[in-house]
Parts: sequence; structure tokens; C-alpha cells
Amino acid sequence: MLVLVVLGCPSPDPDDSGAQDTDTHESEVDVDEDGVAADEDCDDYDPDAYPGNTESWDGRDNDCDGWVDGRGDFAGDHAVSTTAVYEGEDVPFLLDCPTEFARNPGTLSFSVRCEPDQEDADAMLLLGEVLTLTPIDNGVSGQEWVGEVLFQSTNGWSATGSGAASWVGMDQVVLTTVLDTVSLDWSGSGLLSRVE
Ligand SMILES: [Ca+2]
Ligand SMILES: [Ca+2]
Ligand SMILES: [Ca+2]
Ligand SMILES: [Ca+2]
Repeated sequence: MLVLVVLGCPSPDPDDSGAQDTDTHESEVDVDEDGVAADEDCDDYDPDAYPGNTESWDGRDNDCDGWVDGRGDFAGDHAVSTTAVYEGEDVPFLLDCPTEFARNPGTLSFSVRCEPDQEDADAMLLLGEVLTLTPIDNGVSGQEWVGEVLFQSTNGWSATGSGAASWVGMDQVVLTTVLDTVSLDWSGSGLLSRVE
């Protein structure tokens, strides 16, 4: 029993060192030895995460800004050049489509919402009042995504095209969309920026 009691009290109580000494001591704690003290480090048990570090695609918040890799919400415009074929004639349109985009661990989602000029009868007939693009394939890893994209018109038609997303750093994404059918050629592209 005597031995156990002695081992149970291996060191002096830190409170005995006094308030000033304790503060100084805490600011110097750097458990992961990444050069950033515990009270400044977002994860003092991970030497690859500290303020001032460069973010990399490793599933960690390397630079301690609260964002892991390229995850988060993004928004921007999608510039579209599209040509519909109607009664043998090519009918071109230019569209500017607001886009919302989100990346979560392992998945992404987006919605490209195109609203052609309602006074353009050809656009209303061929594209519809609202044309929405959403991803069919949601899985993503690293800084590139390629997958199928569903085109849906309020006119009732839908089609499957393709898309790609490419991260520029961690705070911007370039989204491109393509559709190539006998009745509609579509090419869209836009830069999306992180929504803080
Ligand atoms: Ca540290
Ligand atoms: Ca750290
Ligand atoms: Ca990271
Ligand atoms: Ca980060």
C-alpha cells in the first residue's frame, strides 16, 4: 500500500507553480512540435496542421482556416453557348446561369439554373422557362471531378450530358458542362468561388 501511494503522487501539483509561471508554460506547449504553440494551433496533435501551412489534399485542415481541402459551399455563374436544332435550322442561344455548388466529404452537389429570356419565343419553345443541370455521379476525391450531368427542362424533356469540376487552389472551382445530342449542342463553363 505504501508503494502505491507514493507512485500516485509522482509530481508536484502544477497549481503550486503560481499563475504567472503557468501562463508562460502553457503558451510554450507544442505537443506535435510543428513550431506553433498549442493555444495558436488548431490541432496540436497533428504536425501537418498549423496556421501558415499550405492546404493540401489530405483530408485535414492544414492551414487552420476551418476548411478541409476544397470542401464547402461555392457559387458563381455558368456561361453557356448552346445551339438547338429546330425544323432543320440551327438556333443559337447565349445563357448566363447562376450556380450553387457544394462539396462534402466524398461527395459533391450542384445546381446550374438557366432561365432564358421569357420574351424569346424560340428559347421558351426549345429550352423552356427553366433549365436545370444537376450531377448524376456524386462521388469525388482529390481536385478533379468528372461525371454525368442531368439536364431537365420545365418543358418536360430531360437529357444526360457530362460535366467536370476542377479546383483552382482550395477556394475556387471551374465547372464545365457538355451536351451533344441531335437536337441540342451545349457547352457551359464558369468559375465558382467559395461562399464564406
Ligand atoms: Ca503545435
Ligand atoms: Ca499542429
Ligand atoms: Ca488538407
Ligand atoms: Ca484549410
